Amino acid sequence: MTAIVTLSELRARFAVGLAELYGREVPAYTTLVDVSRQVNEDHIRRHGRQVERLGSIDRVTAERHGAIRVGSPAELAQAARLFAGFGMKPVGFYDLRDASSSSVPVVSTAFRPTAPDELARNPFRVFTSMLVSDDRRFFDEATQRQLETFIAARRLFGEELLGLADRSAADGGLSPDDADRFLALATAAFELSPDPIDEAWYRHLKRISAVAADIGGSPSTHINHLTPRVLDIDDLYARMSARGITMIDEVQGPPAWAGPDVLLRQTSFRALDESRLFRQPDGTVTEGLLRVRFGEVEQRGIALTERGRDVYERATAEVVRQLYAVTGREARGAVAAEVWADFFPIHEVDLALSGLGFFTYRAASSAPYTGTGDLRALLTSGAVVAEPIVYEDFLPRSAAGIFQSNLADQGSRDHAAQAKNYDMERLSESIGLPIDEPVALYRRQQDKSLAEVGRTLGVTVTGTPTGR
Ligand code: OOG
Ligand code: NI
Repeated sequence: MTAIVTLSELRARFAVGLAELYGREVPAYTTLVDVSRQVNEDHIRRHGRQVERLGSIDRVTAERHGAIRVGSPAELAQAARLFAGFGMKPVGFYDLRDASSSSVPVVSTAFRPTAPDELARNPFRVFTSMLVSDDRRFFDEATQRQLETFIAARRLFGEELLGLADRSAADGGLSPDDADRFLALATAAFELSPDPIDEAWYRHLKRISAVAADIGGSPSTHINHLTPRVLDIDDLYARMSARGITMIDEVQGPPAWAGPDVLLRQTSFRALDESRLFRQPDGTVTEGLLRVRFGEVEQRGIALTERGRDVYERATAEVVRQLYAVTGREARGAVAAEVWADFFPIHEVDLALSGLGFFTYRAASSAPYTGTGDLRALLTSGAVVAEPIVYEDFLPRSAAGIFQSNLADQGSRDHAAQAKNYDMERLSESIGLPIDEPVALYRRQQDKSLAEVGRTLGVTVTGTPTGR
């Protein structure tokens, strides 16, 4: 039997293949990756290997998320088949339609590995947005029909590609030759197409929403951005700015502060104009410039429980309230850090004991433990060690902010029209697969580790906050 190329190997190679493609198409991406690597190396040099608590340096160096946008439930279902061939499953539901003041008519999920060991091997994830063409606030009936016809007529992923993906998912990998073919086809599906864009149609959609034009205005899809992970996003921001690259005004998500990092911090810069071909109403083809893609970078922190998320929302609202009249990057950062200290514990262990963050727990030794199983006592005596679970998902407000800050114009929407109801269940029906709840995955991992601690030490662990 030929050696099989496993799902995690395929996934790692897919991320590399897309990076090569994207680096050719958007040269600023290569600069971003170079600077990210320097930031990470310097960070480890300064702080030592304990920073690897949130992911080994090998994992973080290879870590990327991509973003793609599709036009219909049928296209989303095909994307799901493709990603399943890389061991990536849909996790989370994000409704960006109301999360942004610009016109962003999409709902999204993220395809990623879900098992902790698969994440450790390669955590490649793709934020995948689907156009909601039947939302009347954005599209009138004629535009909806035209969009649906246009999208139904195109084919983003070919039969051979989807067939290989199905086989890979079923067998847990592919033979080396099939793997090469699968990767070549999968990567090519996200290449910027040289086919001309219908100028009138594109402009019509762009008046409504630049995102809609990007999704429904051209006959193919493409990778919108590819995001490296850094261990210190403020350092990255400063270094990119020093190179003359204009970043968006702020880092989205939690502020920099003295305590533990939670969830996700992201920032981005607008990519350059790219040359594209446009077909005019008289049939002639002209060259024009489009600016839809950008560079993004992120720093990941500890996953929060429902209660932790609630505190996060309140802290964020308070930051927004207090920043209302504060100008200047440094002053704003100082205010945000101060607010954060009012809401979150400064010590990581308190994030665990107060039930705000998710952790895995392990016994420091296998000697039977004679004390009580109280978690606080177990941790303070050193019998049990807590390790943070890294946040593997996205934040709707940051995602909307990233969409928005990179749009040149607001688009238009009819606020009086009826919104189309969309929730996780409906999206899951579109995909034809269950969508995992991020929090349920983190909780399962935490609970499993606690049960293991109990077995190893021969105690029943008590005093674990539910975090609900
Ligand atoms: C996706 C924007 C969301 C993130 O990192 O939050 C995203 C898009 O622009 O298609 O990628
Ligand atoms: Ni992104």
